[in-house]
Amino acid sequence: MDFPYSHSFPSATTLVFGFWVITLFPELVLGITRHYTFNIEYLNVTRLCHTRNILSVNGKFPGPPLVAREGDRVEVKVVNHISNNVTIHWHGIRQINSGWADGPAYVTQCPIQTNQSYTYNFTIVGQRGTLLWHAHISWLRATIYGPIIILPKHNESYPFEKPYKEIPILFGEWFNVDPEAVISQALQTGGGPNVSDAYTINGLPGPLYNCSSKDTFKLKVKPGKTYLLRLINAALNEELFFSIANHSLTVVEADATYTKPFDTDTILIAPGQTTNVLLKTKPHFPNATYLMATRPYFTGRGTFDNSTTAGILLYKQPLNPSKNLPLIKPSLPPINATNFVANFTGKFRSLANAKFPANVPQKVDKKFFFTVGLGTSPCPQNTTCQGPSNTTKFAASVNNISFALPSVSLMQAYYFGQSNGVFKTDFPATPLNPFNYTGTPPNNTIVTNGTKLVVLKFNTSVEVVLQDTSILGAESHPLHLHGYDFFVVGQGFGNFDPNKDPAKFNLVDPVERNTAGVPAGGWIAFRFFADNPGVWFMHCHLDIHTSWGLRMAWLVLDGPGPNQKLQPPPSDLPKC
Ligand SMILES: *[C@@H]1O[C@H](CO)[C@@H](O)[C@H](O)[C@H]1NC(C)=O
Ligand SMILES: *[C@@H]1O[C@H](CO)[C@@H](O)[C@H](O)[C@H]1NC(C)=O
Ligand SMILES: *[C@@H]1O[C@H](CO)[C@@H](O)[C@H](O)[C@H]1NC(C)=O
Ligand SMILES: *[C@@H]1O[C@H](CO)[C@@H](O)[C@H](O)[C@H]1NC(C)=O
Ligand SMILES: *[C@@H]1O[C@H](CO)[C@@H](O)[C@H](O)[C@H]1NC(C)=O
Ligand SMILES: *[C@@H]1O[C@H](CO)[C@@H](O)[C@H](O)[C@H]1NC(C)=O
Ligand SMILES: *[C@@H]1O[C@H](CO)[C@@H](O)[C@H](O)[C@H]1NC(C)=O
Ligand SMILES: *[C@@H]1O[C@H](CO)[C@@H](O)[C@H](O)[C@H]1NC(C)=O
Ligand SMILES: *[C@@H]1O[C@H](CO)[C@@H](O)[C@H](O)[C@H]1NC(C)=O
Ligand SMILES: *[C@@H]1O[C@H](CO)[C@@H](O)[C@H](O)[C@H]1NC(C)=O
Ligand SMILES: *[C@@H]1O[C@H](CO)[C@@H](O)[C@H](O)[C@H]1NC(C)=O
Ligand SMILES: *[C@@H]1O[C@H](CO)[C@@H](O)[C@H](O)[C@H]1NC(C)=O
Ligand SMILES: [Cu+2]
Repeated sequence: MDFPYSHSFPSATTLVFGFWVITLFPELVLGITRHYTFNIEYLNVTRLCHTRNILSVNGKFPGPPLVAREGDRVEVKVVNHISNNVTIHWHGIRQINSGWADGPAYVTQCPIQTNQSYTYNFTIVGQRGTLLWHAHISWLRATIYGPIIILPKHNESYPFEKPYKEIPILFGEWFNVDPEAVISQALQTGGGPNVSDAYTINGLPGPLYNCSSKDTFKLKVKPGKTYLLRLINAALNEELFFSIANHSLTVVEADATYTKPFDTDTILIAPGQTTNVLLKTKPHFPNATYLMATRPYFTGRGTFDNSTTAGILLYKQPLNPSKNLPLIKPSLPPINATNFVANFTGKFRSLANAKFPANVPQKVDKKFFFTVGLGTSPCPQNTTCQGPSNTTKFAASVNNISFALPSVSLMQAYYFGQSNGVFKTDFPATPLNPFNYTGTPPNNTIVTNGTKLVVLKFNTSVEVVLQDTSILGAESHPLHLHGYDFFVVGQGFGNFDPNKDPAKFNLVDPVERNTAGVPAGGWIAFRFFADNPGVWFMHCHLDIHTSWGLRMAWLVLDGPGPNQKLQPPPSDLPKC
C-alpha cells in the first residue's frame, strides 16, 4: 500500500489522501474561501478480523484532510446521515470572532441532529502547520477525525529546510466493539471503560497484532531526502510514544506554531496534540527496513491498552525490491517513563523570532489555581457500582467541580441572556479545600457536580496553574483550551510553590500550544490574553476523564471595539 498522502512543491500543490485529491493553485493568493462538505455516514471497516459499522466522514477512515492556507476562509457543510447527534470541532483553530463554529456539543452549539446540516464558517488567522478536526460529542471522535493542514501563505516559506514530501501520520485507537457502548457502560457502572483493542497509524493497526499484518501503514521513502511528518494524536485515552528505528527526528512545529528545532529519537504526543517533525532519510539505500512504533505512556492505576502499533519505513529499492531485508525495531521508553516525558516536553520552545514573535503576557491581571484529577461520586441507592469501591463511581474534576453539561448550548444561553438555570458564574479561582495535592489524598474524595463558568473581561491577561492531584493515583492530564493558544511558562513536579516557582518562569520563548500535559504528580503554568469573546471549553483530552467531568468553561466578555464582540449566531445554528 502506498502512503495515503503525498505532497510536492512549489507549483500547484496536490494532496492525496486515500481517494481524496486536492489541488491548491498558487495563483489564488489570499483570503479565498475553501468549501468542503462533510457527510457523516456509516462505513463498514474490518480490523483485527472484526468488521464494524463505524461512523465516518464521507466514507473515509481516517477522515479526509481539510487543507487551507493561512488567511483563508473555510466553510464546511456538515450533513448528518446517521442516527447519532453529531458536532465537529476544528481542534486548535483560534476561531477569532467565530465562536459559533468551534463545535463542542452543548458549549457553543446544540448538536446537528439526524438529517440536519450546519455550515461551520471560520477564517484561519495567524496559524500555520498541523491541527486536527474531530467529532466533539460523547466518544464519536473514536472514528470521526482527520487532519487539518494549514500551509503558509503562498508567498511564504517554512522557517526550515523545504521538505521533499509531507506525510500526515494520525494515531488512533481501534475498538472491536462500538465505543459508544463502551462509554455508556462505563458511566452507568461507574467503573473504568473497557480499553481499546489496538492503536492505529492512519487507521491501520500494523503487523504486531493478530490478523492485522495486511493492515500496515508503509511509508515509502527515497534516500537522501527530507520528509515532513505531520504527527497527530487522535487516540481517545492515551498519550503515545513514537519512534522510528535508527532514524532521528527534528521537531519544528507544535499545535500549528513553529518551534525552535530540536532533535530527538522519540516523540511523546498527547491526544489533541500535533507535532511536525523532519525525517532525514539515510544518504544511501540501507540494507534494512525499519519499524516505526507507537505505544502508550501511562502512569494511572486502572487498566489500559498496553499494545504497540507499528508501521514500516521502506526504502524503495530500485534494483532488488524482493530482497528480504532485516526489519529493525525501535526501542521505546518504559510505559511509565515520567522523567523522559518531563525532559522531552521541557525541550519545546517557541521560535520567537521577528517574523513569528512570542507575545507572552509579561504582567498578569488574573491568576487562577486549578486542581485537576480524579475523584468519586456516590453510587445510586440500592445499586452496586464498579468504581474505586462498590458504593462509588469514578469521577474527575477541576477544583473539585465535576462539570455537568447542560441540555442547551452555553454560548446560546449567554448570547440570548437566558443563562438563568443553565449556568452559574461562580467557578472558584482556587481550591475551596486546599490539601497536600501530591501527598496523602484526603479521606473524602467526593466531587460536586456543577455548571459554573469563569467570566473574564475582554483582553484580560490570564495565568493558570494546573495542579495534578494524587487522588486515585497521580496521572498526566493533557489539558486542551478551545479558542486560544497559551504559553506554557513553567512546569514542575510536586505542589506548585507560588513563592518560588514563578521566578523560574520562561517569559521569553515558552512553547505556544492548545493542549499541554499536566505532569503526573506535578503542575504546569500557562498564560494567555483573553482576546476572543465567547464561551470556551477547557478539558482533559483523555476522553474518559472528560466524560467523568474534568472540564470547565470560560466566558470571555465583549470588548469595546467593533471587532471585539461575539457576532450573532448564523441562521442555521442547530437548535436543541
Ligand atoms: C455494512 O455491512 C452490512 C452487513 O453486511 C450491510 O447490511 C450494510 O449495508 C453495510 N453498510 C455500508 C454502509 O456499507
Ligand atoms: C431522515 O431522512 C430519512 C430519509 O428521508 C427518513 O427516512 C428518516 O425518517 C429521517 N429521520 C429522521 C430522524 O428525521
Ligand atoms: C461565512 O461568514 C462570512 C463572513 O461573515 C459571510 O460573508 C459568509 O456568507 C458566511 N458563509 C456562510 C455559508 O454562511
Ligand atoms: C506492557 O507491555 C509490556 C510488553 O510490551 C510489558 O513489558 C509491560 O510489563 C506491560 N506493562 C503493564 C503495566 O502491563
Ligand atoms: C515503572 O514501572 C516499573 C515496572 O512496573 C517499576 O519497576 C518502576 O518503579 C516504575 N517507575 C516509575 C517511575 O514509576
Ligand atoms: C534529558 O535530556 C538531556 C539532553 O537530551 C539528556 O542529556 C538527559 O540524559 C535527559 N534526562 C533524562 C532523565 O532523560
Ligand atoms: C432501597 O432498598 C430498600 C430496601 O429494600 C427500600 O426500602 C428502598 O425504598 C430502596 N430505595 C430506593 C431508592 O430504591
Ligand atoms: C461491597 O464491598 C463491601 C466491602 O468490600 C463488601 O462487604 C460488600 O459485600 C460489597 N457489596 C456487594 C453488593 O458486592
Ligand atoms: C506533601 O506530601 C509529600 C509526599 O508525601 C511530602 O513529601 C510533602 O512534604 C508534603 N508537603 C507538605 C506541604 O506537607
Ligand atoms: C482520614 O481517615 C483516617 C483513618 O480513618 C483518620 O485517621 C484521619 O484522621 C482522617 N483524616 C482526615 C483529614 O479526616
Ligand atoms: C454527578 O453527575 C453524574 C452524572 O450525571 C452522576 O452519576 C453523579 O452521581 C453526580 N454526582 C453528584 C455528586 O451529584
Ligand atoms: C439529540 O440532541 C437533541 C438536542 O439536544 C436531544 O433532544 C436528543 O435527545 C438527542 N438525540 C440523541 C439520539 O441523542
Ligand atoms: Cu485527564
